[in-house]
Amino acid sequence: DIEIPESHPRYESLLTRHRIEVGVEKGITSRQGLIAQGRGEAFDYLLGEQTIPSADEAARAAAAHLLLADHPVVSVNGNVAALCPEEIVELAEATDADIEVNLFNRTDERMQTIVDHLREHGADEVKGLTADGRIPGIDHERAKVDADGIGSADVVVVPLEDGDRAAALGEMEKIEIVVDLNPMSRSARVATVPIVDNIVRAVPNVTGHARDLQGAARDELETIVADFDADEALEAAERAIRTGGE
Ligand code: PTJ
Repeated sequence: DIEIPESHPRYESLLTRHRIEVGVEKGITSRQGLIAQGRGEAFDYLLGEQTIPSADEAARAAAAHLLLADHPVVSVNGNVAALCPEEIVELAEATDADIEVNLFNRTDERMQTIVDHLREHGADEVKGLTADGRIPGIDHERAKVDADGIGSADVVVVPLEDGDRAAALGEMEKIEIVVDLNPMSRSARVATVPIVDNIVRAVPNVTGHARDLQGAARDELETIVADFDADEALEAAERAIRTGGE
């Protein structure tokens, strides 16, 4: 294990990096996941490594969508599983959502390792192994879903998504909540709710909002959803990147 002094100015960032490294060693994260993390870090640095106000609003809208949903599902890949497994389990509990593993670099072994890892972190049932459903319009491994999971979900949380699947899920008329530090990425652009924030901050933030809104009336939740403007959120994030925070 490594020792990072908490006083280090880049403590959080180094800790996150270390989690991804361990994820690769355990066979949870793909080697491409290291590159994806590097890309994310660059944007996070430009955002001031903070949750900007527009990302917090997006997290609240995401929580409202999840509470209104009939069948919400949180999709997990190798980066998410390594970075915030407990936080994913807490989000699923707070919003009564299913958890499903869905991988770009899918192998049976990696699927099983991630399912086991999530269960070790408190998940009850983890979907994704059955893979008896398909997302039409994509030809790679990410098309494989569980028919009773993402296949029949009305709201899906898709963190660190590739643009292809994000677009295809949109075609299926699912409400998509995307977490991506790059406001210009294709997935952020097609999302119903793009949360431009680091996954390690965004997931607990959505959970916090969901707990806060637990007792809210349906029309209050519907107002939060209707008042959220995705284009405005993306513009705010781009502005924040240019100015180093909002
Ligand atoms: O585990 P697998 O096999 O499903 O593979 C997952 C990765 C992430 C390797 C795969 O989906 C991939 O290659 O993704 P991309 O195309 O590199 O896109 C990742 C996006 O997530 C980029 O836009 C990054 O800016 C963003 N990103 C990376 N790390 C974080 C992040 N966004 C939020 N929080 C992060 N920690």
